[in-house]
Amino acid sequence: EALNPQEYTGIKLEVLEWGQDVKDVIASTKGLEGLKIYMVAATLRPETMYGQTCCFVGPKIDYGIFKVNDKEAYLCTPRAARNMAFQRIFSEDGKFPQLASFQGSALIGTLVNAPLSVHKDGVRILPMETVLATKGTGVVTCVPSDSPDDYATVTDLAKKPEYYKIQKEWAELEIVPIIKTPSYGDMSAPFLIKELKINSPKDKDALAKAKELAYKEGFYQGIMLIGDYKDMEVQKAKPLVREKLMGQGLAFVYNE
Ligand code: A2H
Repeated sequence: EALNPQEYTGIKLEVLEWGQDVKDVIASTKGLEGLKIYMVAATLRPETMYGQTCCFVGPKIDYGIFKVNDKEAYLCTPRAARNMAFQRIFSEDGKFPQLASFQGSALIGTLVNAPLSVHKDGVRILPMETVLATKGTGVVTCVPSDSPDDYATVTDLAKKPEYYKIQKEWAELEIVPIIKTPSYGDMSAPFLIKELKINSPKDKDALAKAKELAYKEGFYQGIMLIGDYKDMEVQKAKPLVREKLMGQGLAFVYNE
């Protein structure tokens, strides 16, 4: 990992309404008064944020709320908070005061604002079994039009809402086209899921293949179908969308 530095965009999804399982804990936690709390998702594809339909946490992973400065706190894994503190993302270098802690499963159903998303009323936090605690922030924003992993997971969640203890409609927000590619049309992830006959988020090898194909085609051949950079090549739009979000205080550079 150390030999392959990865530059992520940290996307700030403000918490609009806490889920049932954490509401009371949050209300009685000292130190949160007056702070805006953001779930922080790590992405390599900020230009896809228009298509967010939910946001994933690993149900068995540990998360915390960490105070960034006098106005904001971030919800992510302790590992990511530590890295951010050393990257001067927090106000005091190297310090990342933890105000609360939860398992990912407790966060399910929380409503967050997804920057740039067509879903302006917010999106829900949902479980994804394959989220790694050792990568990014442990929070993954869901773009099912362009990420095969995300598409496979929302499809599975909508099939078994009782099993996952979620409301079906949380996993069924409309998926809109955001990027057009010559080989896979205007929604590369559902196209590849069908083409490679992937039936479950557990089809690891096929999903890895789909992810690689979607990523290459989307990044090198993709054209934006939505937003301020509509009709622009994805390669050119990516840094522009990132700067736009950073300018609005809704994103930052996060390295690991
Ligand atoms: B990407 P790399 Cl539309 N566990 O964002 C599992 N996956 C994680 C993660 C974690 N802890 N942290 C981030 N990720 C996902 C958007 C996206 C992404 C699209 C298409 C492809 C894609 C929306 N989800 O990634 O292992 C995040 O999903 C495929 C490359 O560091 C992040 O970008 O190379 C990507 O994996 C980081 O992958």
